[in-house]
Amino acid sequence: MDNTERTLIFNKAKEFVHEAGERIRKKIDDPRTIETKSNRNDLVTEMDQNTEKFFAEKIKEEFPEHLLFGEEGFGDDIKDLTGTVWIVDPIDGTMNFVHQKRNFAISVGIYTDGIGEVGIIYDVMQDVMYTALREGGAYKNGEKLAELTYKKPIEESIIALNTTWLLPENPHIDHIGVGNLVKTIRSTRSYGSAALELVYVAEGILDGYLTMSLMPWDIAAGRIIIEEVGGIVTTADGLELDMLNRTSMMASHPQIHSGVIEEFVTLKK
Ligand code: 2AM
Ligand code: CA
Ligand code: CA
Ligand code: CA
Repeated sequence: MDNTERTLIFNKAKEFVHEAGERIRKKIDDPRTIETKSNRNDLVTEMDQNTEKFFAEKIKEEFPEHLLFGEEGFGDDIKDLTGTVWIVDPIDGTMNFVHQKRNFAISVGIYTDGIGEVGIIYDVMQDVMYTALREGGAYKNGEKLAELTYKKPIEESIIALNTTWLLPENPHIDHIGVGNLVKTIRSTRSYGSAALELVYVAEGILDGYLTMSLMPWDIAAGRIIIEEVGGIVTTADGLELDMLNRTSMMASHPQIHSGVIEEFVTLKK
């Protein structure tokens, strides 16, 4: 993809995201129909679906040759990342959207032949947009984010993780190791929106985000934004991320990444 084409796509994508955010804000206090998906806490609303449909229509209109890989199933049937694929989570943090009416984001990552070119994460209620272009740096409302080059010992780190991973019965990770991690670091946080947790790592207000189960649309934009400030994003056992399937993830400041994985994370096979 040449730079002119990429800039055009980037500008259109920002426009779509702003418009989608505006539609959500206008209807934030409307009565909600809430359905459940895989379990009783896996929520979805008509707003998640309508927002993804909005992206599907906009992309088809402006870029008919591009494909959409989205959470709610209004996109294309994606088997690989050949061509230009928009990986979209229309509302990341649906539970926050429903219960708090804040702390949710729109996440759009645009990949060409598997390479992340554009990342946009929009905190809708705060009207804060995080953006990145590959090899072009990362920005928060147009202001460049600093590189993660400062010293960061594990003991002084704040790491986002879901408390589920501390329960002995969780099927993914040795809970004693995660417990030791919690005791070693400065503190934990849990915001309920993977996209926001990723931009907080990029911004340096979190030092890491460890999770056992995410989908490509949770990660697609955030990984580009973090990589642009020198952060590291891998699976929770340090391998290259799979952008087509469910995956674990460790995203962090470069100085704590391998230490956390090697000292505290043992995945259950
Ligand atoms: P969502 O709100 O778009 O569904 C909450 O800790 C984070 O996990 C959110 O980013 C949420 O995205 C995501 N999430 C919720 N249910 C999930 C599931 N079944 N699989 C993977 N990620 C999920
Ligand atoms: Ca969901
Ligand atoms: Ca999500
Ligand atoms: Ca979602």
